[in-house]
Amino acid sequence: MKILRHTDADWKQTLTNLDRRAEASDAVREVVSSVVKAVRERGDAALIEFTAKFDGATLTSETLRVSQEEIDAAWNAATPELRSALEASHRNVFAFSRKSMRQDWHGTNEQGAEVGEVYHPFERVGCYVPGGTAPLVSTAIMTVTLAAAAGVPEIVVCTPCGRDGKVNPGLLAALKLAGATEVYKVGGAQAIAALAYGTQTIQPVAKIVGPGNSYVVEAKRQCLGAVSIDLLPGPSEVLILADKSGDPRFIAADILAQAEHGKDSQAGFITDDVALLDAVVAEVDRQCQTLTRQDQLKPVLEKGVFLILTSTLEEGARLVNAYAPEHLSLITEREGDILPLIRTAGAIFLGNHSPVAVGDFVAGPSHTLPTGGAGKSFPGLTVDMFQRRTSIIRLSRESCAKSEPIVRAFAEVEGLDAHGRSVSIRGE
Ligand code: HSO
Ligand code: ZN
Repeated sequence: MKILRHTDADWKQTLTNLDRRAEASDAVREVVSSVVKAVRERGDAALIEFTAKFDGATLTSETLRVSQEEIDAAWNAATPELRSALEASHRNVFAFSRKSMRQDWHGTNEQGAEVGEVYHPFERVGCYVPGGTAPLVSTAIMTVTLAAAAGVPEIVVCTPCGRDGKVNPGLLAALKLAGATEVYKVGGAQAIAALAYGTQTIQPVAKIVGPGNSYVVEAKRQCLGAVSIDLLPGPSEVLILADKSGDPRFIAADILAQAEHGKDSQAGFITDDVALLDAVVAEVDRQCQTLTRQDQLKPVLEKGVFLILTSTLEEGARLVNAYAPEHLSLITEREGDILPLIRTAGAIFLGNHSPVAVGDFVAGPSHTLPTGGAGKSFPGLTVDMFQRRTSIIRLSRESCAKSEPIVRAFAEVEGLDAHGRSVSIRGE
């Protein structure tokens, strides 16, 4: 764990380092572009090849899709405990999504024209659900449920399979509950390319959402244009900002929960209280020994966990905004002063009793959130990202006449007399 203090000689550099930009390396970019090209050119054959190479599974065009029987069987085989947890999570996420939907609206402008917006769900979307060291069952709920709540009729899911060519049954059960209509055993950049451009077996979608590793994220970036995307969510991260009211046991537990995601995940803790800083360091060491995922925890604790002592909580809030964390946990007696200062966090968890893991699994907002500093330019996944917006304009003879002088002035300055005529002719 790195410990950085505002009294350090290189404090300025610490501040600069926190201001991140999520960008793919040249190597990742090149691999992804060759994968996308192969899928565009060779369709299913390329998917089958890459699945053999990266996931070690042998598939055919016929077995790329998970059958409905397998999905139903996974739901039937789920334990009552799993089923009721999935259902509880699904109810919260669905209810949150319905509340957050955009509504059609109609009004009039200054010239009396009727103007408004109407929303329709996308016809067909793709949700990517990562595999890896932990099957992200919750990600099925946190993406597919939003599409279903928006009324999307065709919800396609791509997720990598194991070496046995099977998808985790818990994940299949969650996908069924959330409302996935097609599930394919394809992961990585090749899945994104298939969703964007289509293959013999997978019909293309209009929009791709969901988190993934750096290859998946880069593929979403490269396919943007052929499809729209939600955001570019990468390795998970948490930042905790606390004053002396923070409980070191809870803070350490949240740091470790984050660290067990492994790989490039990060966990930061910022405080203005030196006693709390020391207590958190001790707690992380103590609690870490009791956890199972040591292979994931160890490298993150070495490279991805940092603790920062600031002179004030306000300075801490500035660091939070520079870092733009996926999750911010804010624990302070001065919430009224500090919360309004935070502008870039994907999701904010308030107080000692709001563990990030509850947001990961059940709270209601999607856990698909911007990472790597992308929170400065992207919000997290929301239901309205599945609603396509169209504007509506209707003029009466009177409002058309009132608009005419304004149109004429624009038409003149842009040198487009047919534009002017198309309006003036209606008043003749
Ligand atoms: N923390 C991850 C979500 C997740 N955690 C899924 C466990 N399972 C990104 O927000
Ligand atoms: Zn998590």
